[in-house]
Amino acid sequence: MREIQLIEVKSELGAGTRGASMGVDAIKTAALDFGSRFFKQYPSVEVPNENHLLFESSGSPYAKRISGVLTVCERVADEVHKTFDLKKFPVILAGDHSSAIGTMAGIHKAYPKKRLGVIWVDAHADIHSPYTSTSGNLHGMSISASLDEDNLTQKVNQPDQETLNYWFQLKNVGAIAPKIVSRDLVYIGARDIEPPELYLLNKKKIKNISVSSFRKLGVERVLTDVMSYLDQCDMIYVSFDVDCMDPSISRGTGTPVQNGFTEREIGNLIARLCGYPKICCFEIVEVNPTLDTENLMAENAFEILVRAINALTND
Ligand code: B3U
Ligand code: MN
Ligand code: MN
Repeated sequence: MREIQLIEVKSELGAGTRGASMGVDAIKTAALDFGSRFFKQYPSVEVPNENHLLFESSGSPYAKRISGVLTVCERVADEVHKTFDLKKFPVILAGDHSSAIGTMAGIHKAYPKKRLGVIWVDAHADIHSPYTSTSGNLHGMSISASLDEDNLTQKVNQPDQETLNYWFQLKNVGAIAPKIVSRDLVYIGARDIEPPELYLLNKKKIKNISVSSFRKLGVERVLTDVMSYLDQCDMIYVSFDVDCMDPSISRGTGTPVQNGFTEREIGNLIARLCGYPKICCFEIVEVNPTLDTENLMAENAFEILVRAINALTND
């Protein structure tokens, strides 16, 4: 049976909207409101954050607060690595999605010879680089940092050398790059994709299951499809950005996008995914209670978390 290790990353340096660092505590508040003993049953470790940097200049406009994001990702990588060393299963609750760079680095550090598949459940592709991003927010760059892909033919920015040095270090967290290859990446629900990102998705033929095809196929066929597509991978990591869900459910995330999934669809998908033996790590990101009413997003995230853990520990 898997032994779960919860890892909290209360960082929001990679987001453009403030408040995601409070997402983890909002999920804990939801648990208390439900009268759940979940966080007693599954104790957690917390990765120290660098949110004090929010009060300083954001640095490069093309990769905001990149030095702080690098520090946090190094810590996340170490914690994830340590968790695998202890033969435990990492479940990460994080603020903004840039921390996933650390997650993938940590998995790769622990298992450098294994082929890692990634299921990215998100409204966004997060495949910008400092050369292509219009926001400069690093939560939109997690995948390209892990793929080691700058997408230079689509370049619109010229970042300064210091920024590029940090970007290089970010791609090399855990001392290995790339962490993943595009063939082993699957998006589910990506629908707010900017032109340079779309170019790369098409060029690399990256698989993206849209909300409408998910509905057409149904969860069981999506699962068989995704799992046979990732058949050659030794281990699979599931990263769940709550903005994959529809804003009608809750506005409690920094960049909500119309036409998303229902919480039921996502709960079923995640619970079923977590039942597969190859799943090696699960993550929830981007809950932002400051944008929410009555903590709805955190409540949904908590319910999905419980379903995931039940599936992970039910073998
Ligand atoms: N693609 C946009 C928006 C975005 C990406 N990830 C989130 N938002 N959460 C960007 O800023 O890169
Ligand atoms: Mn994301
Ligand atoms: Mn997103």
